[in-house]
Amino acid sequence: MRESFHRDGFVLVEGLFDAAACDRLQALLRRHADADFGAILNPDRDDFLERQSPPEARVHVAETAAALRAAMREPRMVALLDGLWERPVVGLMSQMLFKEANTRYADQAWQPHQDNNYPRSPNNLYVTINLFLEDADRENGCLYLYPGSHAEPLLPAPPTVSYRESDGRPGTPVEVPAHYEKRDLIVAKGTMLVMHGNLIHGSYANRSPDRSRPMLSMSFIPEGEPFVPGATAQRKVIPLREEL
Ligand SMILES: O=C(O)CCC(=O)C(=O)O
Ligand SMILES: [Fe+2]
Repeated sequence: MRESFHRDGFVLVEGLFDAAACDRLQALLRRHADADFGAILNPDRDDFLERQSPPEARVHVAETAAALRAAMREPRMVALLDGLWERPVVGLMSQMLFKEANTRYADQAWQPHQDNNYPRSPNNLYVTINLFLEDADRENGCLYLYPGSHAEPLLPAPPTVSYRESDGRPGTPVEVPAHYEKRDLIVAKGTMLVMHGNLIHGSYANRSPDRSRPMLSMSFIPEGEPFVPGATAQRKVIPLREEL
């Protein structure tokens, strides 16, 4: 697990969130979606979720945010993250991306980017976990990635709107060095992609008439490492263990 993460820049983990857990998270979150199924930033925080919820969903904010925070603190997932650099990690942010079939965000095809472009961990220790809440393939807008490209430093990338953008082209695009090979990430519901923050990846638009591609993204960094909070995401240290 740890070896393949360090070799390839990512690892796929199954069995931590079963189908029932995925369905529950999805059902809780769908209540807060707007008509376009725009992304929901930091659904584990009451204030963020409240601002992004339609009025009739505001009564559910506390329940949904608590469930999402519990997902970020899932003990086996946290133990796995702690093991990557043998340092305890903290959470920084979360995001729900629905890629709902037949909505304007179904077209959301992410340009090749490095997630660490946003928090800019100087020691390249930022990690993202993407939990697929349904099967994902080329048709419904799966991710693709370039194995090994986490060895790159942060590459130059123009600032790009990546939250509820208007053009369907989010992701601060980098030029992919020629020697990396693109790989489509076809995954089953419940699969977790554990991804090094410098790994170059993007995604396809959802062209399916009836299959959405919901994905819950959660980000982490070893405790004590610096990061850029960001005006939109407002990353902050989220403790993941019981405080004594
Ligand atoms: O939702 C997608 O298709 C990709 C999302 C992504 O890479 C990101 O949020 O950084
Ligand atoms: Fe990304």
